[in-house]
Amino acid sequence: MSSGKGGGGGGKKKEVKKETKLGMAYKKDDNFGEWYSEVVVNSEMIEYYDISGCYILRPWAMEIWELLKEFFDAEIKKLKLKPYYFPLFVTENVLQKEKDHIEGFAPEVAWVTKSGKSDLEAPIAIRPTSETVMYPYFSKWIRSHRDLPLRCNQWCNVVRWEFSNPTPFIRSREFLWQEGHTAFASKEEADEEVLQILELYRRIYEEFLAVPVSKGRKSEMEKFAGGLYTTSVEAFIPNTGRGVQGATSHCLGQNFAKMFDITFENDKGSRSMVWQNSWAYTTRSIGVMVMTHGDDKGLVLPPRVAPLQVIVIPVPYKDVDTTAIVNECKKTVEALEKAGIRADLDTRENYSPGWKYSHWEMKGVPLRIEIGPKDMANNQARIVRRDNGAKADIPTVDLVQKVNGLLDEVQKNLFETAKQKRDACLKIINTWDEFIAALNDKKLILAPWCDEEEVEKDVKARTKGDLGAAKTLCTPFEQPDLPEGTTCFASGKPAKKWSFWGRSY
Ligand code: 87F
Repeated sequence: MSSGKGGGGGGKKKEVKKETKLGMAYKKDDNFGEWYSEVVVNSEMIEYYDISGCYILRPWAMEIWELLKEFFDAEIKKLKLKPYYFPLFVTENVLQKEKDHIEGFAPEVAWVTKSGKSDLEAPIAIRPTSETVMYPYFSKWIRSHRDLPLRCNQWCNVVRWEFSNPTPFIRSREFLWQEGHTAFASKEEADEEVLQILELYRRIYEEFLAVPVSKGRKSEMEKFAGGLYTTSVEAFIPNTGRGVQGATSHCLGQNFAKMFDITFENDKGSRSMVWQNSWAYTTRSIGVMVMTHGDDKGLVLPPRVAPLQVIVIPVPYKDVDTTAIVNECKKTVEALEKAGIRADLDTRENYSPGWKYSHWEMKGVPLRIEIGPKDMANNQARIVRRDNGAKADIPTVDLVQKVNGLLDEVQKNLFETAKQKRDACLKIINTWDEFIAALNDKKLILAPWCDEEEVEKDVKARTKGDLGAAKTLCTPFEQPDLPEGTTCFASGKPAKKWSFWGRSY
């Protein structure tokens, strides 16, 4: 396999660490990059692989992905989406069909050129996205208005051979996503769906991953060039002062319908072009969650996406009967599981309770239950929260109810804390000097803007540097007042809207 830019390399090599002792070598506030790598590896979500930008997703990551998938699949089913699977490969001819669409992306496309030792007749691309794979068949399947809407979704992997600094989940050369592709008879139906899907993306971030996001519209420069307009949910990482696009929902208009001849016989008997959307969220969402909630002890998982919500740990004491303690732990796990709580116990004999506490803290399990002889004697158990370390001794009879309540509280607390931290970074500015000061101060900038492409280009050029240039993240749907006479922070022309600006991932 080679790539448009000449194959191989890119990114620095990560040393493979042996799992010797527990604990984190880096602190989130001191060295965020190393801290992040350490969290995803030590929590057993990620294993580094010998191809730069490719990572092994271990069960601790895949189970989170499955929980998100379960929610999203159920929701899009309500919107009448159907599951499909299209091939991984695409011919050069088909890939190039929509020239404008592929142009800027061409260097990232990976190609298969050989089978065994012999060259293929023609190179075959690995899908970076599936518009050109799917739309020839949309053209075939859509004949009359009765074939509309066509709503297709696939869960799959895609490959984009990026050259900028790879980061597990956040920027990898192969990643998992769902891609939704739909076709409608009218623009109104397409517009409505764009927002329905965007709302589901907001819920994934806010209600499941406990990460606050802003819904908004991308600038002309940042939108998907092949489409009509792009909406997104945008998150923000306070430690690095960077915005991160969480998911996108595009209205493609009729551009692809034109290129791929996707038309239908309308009710007047003549042919019309369809209106199309496409939308996706990816495994990047897991990385945003890790960055948002993780701390110096490792991963912190919101209960709704935690593969394990409660870990029960027996705390044996000298000659006290260990079997009785382990049995009590088992009974506790059974009671929790019966109530629909994801729980397990750690009975490994070659590790001390203290080691287990650190281990499960590193993995971010929301609640730990400790049961020792004293707890047995008092018919109680000790519960410890991962998010704030709070401890409480709870009577055994109340345990399940208490755990349910605590899981809700942890979920809520993680979101509220993350929102407070994000909001503390929000800076409303009016002038160029204020903009630069806020940028250097790692703020999430909300600025009045004239909405001209030339001005965004100019801002990019004027802020170019080692850390990357500033750009628009989105124009939030929720707009503050824009008093008459407000001027653009960058051009001095009349401002048309408030937009989020910043460096981004
Ligand atoms: C990289 C290589 C080739 C992004 C690429 O956002 C093509 C592309 O088309 C490419 N990187 N894109 C844009 C993808 C647009 C759109 N596709 C369906 C989405 C949502 C899901």
